[in-house]
Parts: sequence; structure tokens; C-alpha cells
Amino acid sequence: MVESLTTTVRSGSKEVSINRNLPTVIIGERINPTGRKKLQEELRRGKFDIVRKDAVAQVKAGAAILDINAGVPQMDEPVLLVEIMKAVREVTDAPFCIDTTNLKALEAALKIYEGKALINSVNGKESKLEAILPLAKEYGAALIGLTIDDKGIPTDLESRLSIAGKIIGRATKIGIPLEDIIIDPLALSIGTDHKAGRIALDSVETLVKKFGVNITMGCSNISFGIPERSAINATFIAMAIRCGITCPITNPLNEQIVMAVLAADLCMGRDEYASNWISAYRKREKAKQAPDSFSFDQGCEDIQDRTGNSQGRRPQV
Ligand code: THG
Repeated sequence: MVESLTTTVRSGSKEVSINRNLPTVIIGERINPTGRKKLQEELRRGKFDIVRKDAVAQVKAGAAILDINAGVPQMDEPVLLVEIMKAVREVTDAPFCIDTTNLKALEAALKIYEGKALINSVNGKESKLEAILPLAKEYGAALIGLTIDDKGIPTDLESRLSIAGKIIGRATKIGIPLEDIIIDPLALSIGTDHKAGRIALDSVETLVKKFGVNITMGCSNISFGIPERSAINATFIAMAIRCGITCPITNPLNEQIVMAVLAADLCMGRDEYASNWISAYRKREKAKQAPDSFSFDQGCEDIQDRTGNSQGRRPQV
């Protein structure tokens, strides 16, 4: 077994460590306008209330890192991404996972990011490797490497391993440390290929054995187009944790998913004295007795701009 590497990401004031012997790090996926009409409309109006609310709620629910995606058709992504990051930063100190395929947007985001960011993502395409690896190096960021290349998304295990190997080779060659590379072998929908889940899980397991790197996946992808998605997502994420995923991108606002992550950590010996499991249990019990005590509004204060208009809510510390 290869050694277990620690990826560290940081905001200005908070550090998160990802390691196979530590509790699973949830990367909250909600700040992503893809498929969310209301959020898109709000962003088009230059408003960020949903974004702020989602940020606070995800962190409260257990996300340690927030994925930030600003892909709204026909909007200026570099500008919007920076605006969203600023809005989220007003309400939480969680580090960001900058989710963009737009090079200008990525650069603008890295420029204003305080701390050590996580870039989501580079892949095995020549053009991406050449553009993104030097940026990661320059800004000292960690990065997610997706197992896609110029030939597309491979459906077999061997091609995924070889693309991961290519990304790792190229990144380490320019001086990016191995522990700063997180591989995403890509979870595709079992709705379109019934073997997609199995291939993803086998990929995770083999990547860990071969490279020892930290692993992520967009775990909600697995259930696209299938009913009762929560049950599938929760089961898949628990299995992926057993296979070696350390920082899944998922929806922490879904209780089934968060419970599956906590239970998997407990079963994997990553939760000493079951303290995370028990404190989550106590929180739920408390919420049942006083249903409002965990609403977003509790523990928040109004954020007002200079004219006194509400700019959203800020959690009190
Ligand atoms: N790998 C990496 N990054 C990724 C992905 C990945 N980033 C994007 C995506 N995949 C992960 N993020 C999401 C975000 C939302 C959903 C799935 C994955 C999702 N949204 C609901 C839907 O479309 O049905 C809508 C949500 C809502 O309306 O509230 O499922 O694979 N590295």
C-alpha cells in the first residue's frame, strides 16, 4: 500500500486537510447554476442571496470546502465567478473549489483568492495541461485532474488510469507536489450505462493503490435520470469511501447523503470515539425539538450595504 497523502487547502483563515485516515471532506456542490433556473435568474439580476444562503447552509450541514461554479449562459464568467466568490466569502470562511473550464475566469478567481485554492479542474487534454498546470504552480493551488483526454471520456478502467498517470506525470514534472493533485475518475450516470457505477468504484480503488493520491468525484452524477436519487447517491458515496474517495463533491443539504458519509467514516475507522457521528445525531435531535434552531436565519445577522439595503445574512461567530 502506498502512503496516504495529505492535500491541504486553505482560505484566509481556515485550513482543511484531506487524507485517507481523516474524516471524509465534503465539497459542497450547490453553488452551481447548471440546471438551477431560479439561481440563474437571480445571478442575471446581479443578486447573490441564494448563493449566500446556500453557502451558509452547506457549511452548517457539513461541507468543509465549497465548489464555486459560475457557468450561466451568455454571462461574463470571469466577472460573475469573482462576484460569487466575494459574496460567499462574506458569509463563510470555507476554502473554495474553483469549478470552471474558462481559463480567464480561473485566472481572475485565483488572483483574488486568499489562501490555497483547489482548482476544478484540469484534464488530460494537451491544451488544458499546458494552460492550467502552470497556473496551479504559479498560485500554489491544489488541483483536481479529471480522467478525460483529447479522445473524450473513457469508459474503461485502463484508459482512466493512463490519463491519471499522464496528468500526475506532467504536474509533478513542473514542480506541483503529488499531494496537491486530486484525481477524479468521473462518475457517469447509471441511467445511461448500467456499469458506470462499478467502473467508477473500481477506478477509485485502483487509482488509490497505484498512486496513493486523494480522490474526488461528482457523486450526484451517478443518479441522473433515475428516480429516488438520494438513496442511490447515499449508497454510492458510502461505497466510494470504502474504495478510497476522500473528498466527494456532493449535496450536503441532503441528510441521507451526509448520514451515509458519517456512517461510512465510522465503519472505516475514521471517526474516533464516534464523536462526529454522535455530535451529528445530537444536532438532529436538537433540531427536532426546536425545528427552527437550525434554520439558516438562526445565528445570522443582516448584512447591509452603506445605504442600509440588505445584502443577505451573515452567520454570527
Ligand atoms: N467532477 C468534478 N466537478 C464537477 C463534477 C464532477 N462539478 C460539477 C458537477 N460534476 C458536480 N456538481 C453537481 C451539482 C449539482 C448536481 C449534480 C452535480 C445536481 N443538480 C440538480 C439536477 O441537475 O438535477 C439540480 C439541483 C437543484 O435544482 O437544486 O444534481 O463530476 N471534478
